[in-house]
Amino acid sequence: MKLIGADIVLESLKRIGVDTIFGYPGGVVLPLYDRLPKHPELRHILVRHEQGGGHAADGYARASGALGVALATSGPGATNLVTAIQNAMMDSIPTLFITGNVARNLLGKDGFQEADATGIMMPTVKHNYLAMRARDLAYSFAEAAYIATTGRPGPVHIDIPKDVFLEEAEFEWPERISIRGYHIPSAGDPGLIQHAVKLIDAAEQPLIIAGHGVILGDACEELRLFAERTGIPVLNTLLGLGSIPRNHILSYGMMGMHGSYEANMSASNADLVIAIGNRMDDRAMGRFDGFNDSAKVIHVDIDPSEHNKNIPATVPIAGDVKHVLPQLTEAVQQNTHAKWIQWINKVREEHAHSIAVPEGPALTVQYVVRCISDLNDDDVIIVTGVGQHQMWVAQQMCFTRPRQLISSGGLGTMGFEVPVALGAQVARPDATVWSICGDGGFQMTMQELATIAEEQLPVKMAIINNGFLGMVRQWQELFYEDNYVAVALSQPDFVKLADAYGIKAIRISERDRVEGAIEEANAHPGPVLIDFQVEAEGNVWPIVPAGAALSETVVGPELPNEVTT
Ligand SMILES: Cc1ncc(C[n+]2csc(CCOP(=O)(O)OP(=O)(O)O)c2C)c(N)n1
Repeated sequence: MKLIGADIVLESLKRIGVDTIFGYPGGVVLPLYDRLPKHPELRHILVRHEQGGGHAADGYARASGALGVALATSGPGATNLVTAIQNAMMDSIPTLFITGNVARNLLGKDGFQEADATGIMMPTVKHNYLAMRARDLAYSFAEAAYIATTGRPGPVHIDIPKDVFLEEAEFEWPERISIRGYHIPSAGDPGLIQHAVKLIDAAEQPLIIAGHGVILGDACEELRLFAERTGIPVLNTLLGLGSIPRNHILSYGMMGMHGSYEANMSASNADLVIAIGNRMDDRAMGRFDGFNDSAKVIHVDIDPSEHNKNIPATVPIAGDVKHVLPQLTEAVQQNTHAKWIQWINKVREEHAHSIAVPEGPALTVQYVVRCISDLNDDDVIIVTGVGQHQMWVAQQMCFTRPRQLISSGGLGTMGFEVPVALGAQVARPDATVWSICGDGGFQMTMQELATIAEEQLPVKMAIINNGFLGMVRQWQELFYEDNYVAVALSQPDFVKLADAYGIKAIRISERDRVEGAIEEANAHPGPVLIDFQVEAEGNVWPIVPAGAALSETVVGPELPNEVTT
């Protein structure tokens, strides 16, 4: 069957299983838009900025596990996608980014709206293509989807010159994809598994660090079974939250820069660390050379390039967590580690104050996010921005299932909160989606309120309005002697702003009105924005100052003198 390139692209998307495209048109992609009405199975959502479209695709993928797709025009359309692509790259999100480019005879001529999108994207993607012939399109799309969704997932980019959309070619959908050198590890090497089992059986103070890979690899049940058989406590990285229910007896929550004191102390005192599906990044592990150097380390990851990158592994296992965890569970001895767990529980009790929701009349962020957690059921999806509110969400909310928390972990992208919530709601129309927004981050991508209103997506947005770029202000207070520079934030009237978009809005400045407002938002069938006017200068504790080790976690306002950035 002969088709023009535009139809090949759209037909290919359907074959891949795509149902939604978050896009923004422009000259070179007009041939594609021209054919879109002929493919009604594909829902196109017109975002208000390409970054928003890229993040929405990311949110769609995180909420559903399916491939998220964003489309943009050449030049500025393509460059506006870069933040969203790098964000998806750092958090391993299966996404497909399609851009148009100038016609083939104009490539390299610096014509209107030409950018070397392939060159710009190359270091930010798992793989990319410049599609120079219509007859290559179907295979490229099939291969792109395969690469984005298999092994360690990630973003793939396809750049298509305008005239390729118009060129005719035979549409041939490949039966199978085979890529030389693209090897996806599955089960772990039996010798390494045996070695790991010996270490696990011999350990007296073992610890599991479960990361995002457990969720991406659909291995949460396998994690629970392994933890329960071995009696090993589980810590999470930020993006690993939800891989084990937070109310499970072996769950000890988040470790790292704003992890709990007991999490960071147990990581510092463990004699065996079993890292599963995480990158051992600095925000979670603290200063690498200060990390517990007496512990043995088993590191399970589907991407062997993560092994020995940050923390040396005694046993690096390249494999799919879904296969490796049962291999370990079948071979290890049953245990309870009662003494070790007692020790951790005691540390937790003694430092409970450091992470408790503050009492008193002030409207604190901790109180707001705890209420949102308590007043929603397990099906809620929580999206965050980046900053103080993000860390309080991680500390205070009870995540009970995978894909419940959606946050920008690796890149730490402010502006993530609104468009990602939009994408998550499109993927999960039945779920209640709450976006916990910083007043700074919200203002970076708030143009997507128009998309939310137009599509009548019932997203609930809680603006945590402290009048500051809170996390930066906290650092200036703690590490730069209260020298507040460029952190006080003037804002529009958020209630009037929402009203202008036709979105229901509520303003809350008293603690005793928080619950009622959340219930009102939950009951409202459409989108809602709540402007929570919280205390201005709360600080997130505990903290591991930049450059410090986890063992140097500081629980409260008295910072040791030698701490600097
Ligand atoms: C795009 C982007 N620019 C700058 C930063 C640096 N940064 C990290 S947190 C933060 C402040 C965030 O303020 P807000 O969104 O109001 O959240 P809060 O910390 O007050 O909860 C800034 C500026 C960032 N993470 N992302």
